Amino acid sequence: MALPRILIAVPLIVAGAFFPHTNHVTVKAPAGSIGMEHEKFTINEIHIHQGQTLEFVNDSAYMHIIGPGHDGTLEETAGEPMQHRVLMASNATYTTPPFTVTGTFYFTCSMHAEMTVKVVVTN
Ligand SMILES: [Cu+2]
Repeated sequence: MALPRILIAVPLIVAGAFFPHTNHVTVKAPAGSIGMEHEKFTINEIHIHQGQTLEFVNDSAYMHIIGPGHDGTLEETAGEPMQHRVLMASNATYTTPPFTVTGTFYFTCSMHAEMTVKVVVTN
């Protein structure tokens, strides 16, 4: 009997979140982007202008599941353009749609509660 996929996928994601991958980290988050370490973003706060996007770069050996929210709890926030979570393996890059609304927004990782970055959007 074949195992349901979820029984295989969940342990793989958990393993990726807490143990370094065997693959090498080959990317480095460029200035102006948000890089990642094991349990934190490489910056705590970033300021962008209305109409700009935000780039997340997983330059860590750990898997992350990022999205809008706080302290490991993902929740949609009015005005922020990233209305979903994104699974990021090592070396993955994700660019949000443009921020069309000014304000202060937060993004977190559902696997590492310590990961929260503040995003201030001004015009
Ligand atoms: Cu994480």
